[in-house]
Amino acid sequence: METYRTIHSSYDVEHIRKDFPILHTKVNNKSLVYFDNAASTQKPLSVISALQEYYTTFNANIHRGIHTLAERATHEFETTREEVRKFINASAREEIIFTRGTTESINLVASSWGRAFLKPGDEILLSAMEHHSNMVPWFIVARQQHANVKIIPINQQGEVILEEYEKLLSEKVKIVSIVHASNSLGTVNPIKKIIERAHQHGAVVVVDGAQSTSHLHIDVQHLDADFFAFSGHKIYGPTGIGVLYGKKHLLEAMPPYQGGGEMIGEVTYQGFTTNELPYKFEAGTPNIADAVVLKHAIRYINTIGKDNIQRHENELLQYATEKISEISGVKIIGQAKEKISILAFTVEGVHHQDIGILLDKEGIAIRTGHHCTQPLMQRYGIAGTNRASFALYNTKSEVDYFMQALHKAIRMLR
Ligand code: C6P
Repeated sequence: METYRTIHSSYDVEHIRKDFPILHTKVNNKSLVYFDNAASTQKPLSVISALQEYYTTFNANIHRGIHTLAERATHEFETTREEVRKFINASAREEIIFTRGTTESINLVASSWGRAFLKPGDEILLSAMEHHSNMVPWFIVARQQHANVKIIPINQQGEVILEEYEKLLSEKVKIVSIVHASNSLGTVNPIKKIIERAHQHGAVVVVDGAQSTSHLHIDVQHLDADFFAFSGHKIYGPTGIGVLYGKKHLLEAMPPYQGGGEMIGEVTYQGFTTNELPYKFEAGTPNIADAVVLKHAIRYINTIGKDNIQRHENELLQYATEKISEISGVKIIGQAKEKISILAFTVEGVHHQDIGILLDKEGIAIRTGHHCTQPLMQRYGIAGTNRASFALYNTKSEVDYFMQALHKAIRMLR
């Protein structure tokens, strides 16, 4: 048993693993080693059983009915909103909007804020390490508004070059949309500093928190982020639910993203008025079940503690980085000083997909390919990488097993 002593509590990874039934399944007759956490994390029993509880005891539509089930469902839905607010330290519940995930959250801002406020010749700054979800929505709105997208370059380690960022900042820049932690490199960006500098030029900042939220403390007020997006399924919660945080005055100034039920104040044959925040941006029946359940994922993370999670994951990352560096021909892609637990690498002369297939035969799940960051792969002159990403339930012995399997795969493929 691996136990990590910390000041406040002990980190008993074997105990934690018992909370995740899927970790005890076999894949290809081997014990599952799940290292694809950056794509989606596994779910603890508390989340799984909360979903069952919802559908078996209080499934109903919300904000509409006055019957007991509707009131319970509404209460549970709104309780999650409050727990999300605390989780990221937003100042008001009106600033928490439920979406399908990070992708929809960013599309909401790009579409609503972008179409309302971007003018021809305005500039949108993105970094060279953005996920397609934080590029394509901006390309779409840039085309519509005749605005220009500019890219903040990164160095070979995978860090934003702050001097280049400074050079790009001007009064033309209206939006800086940037990832907090990169899914392909693991880099943690100096987001507070980036926001501070953008604000000095009057730009609004959108933070893609898809990868950071399960690993790092998130305090949107401390960061002074204007918008912050994340997905439930990457923080041990369900798929199909995510969050957009937005500062109240910005959300108030934005037109609705979609029209339909819930987002209206009043509708006549002539038109409509909008509902108050956050409902203005929650058209139609939302994903009630998964929103209700999301708070159980947050509670799970809080029970273990972000400091403990970070410490554990950093140990795994360091250990795996050392071990993999011993293998000849392996090149780590993403060597920033500050990283979340993502280890991406290429192997000389071996295609990443072949490695992924052989590891899968050993029960090991990693992700291979461009990780929805094609421009970043072009920046490095590669087609893709192998990516192992660690979560709170992974162990050093899994890393050892992974290294053995990787050695074996490389021997077979060379
Ligand atoms: N990255 C990965 O394997 P959604 O799909 O909306 O939950 O998240 C999109 C997204 C946005 N930004 C970043 C930084 C991300 O990592 C992701 C999702 C997954 O890396 C799937 S491509």
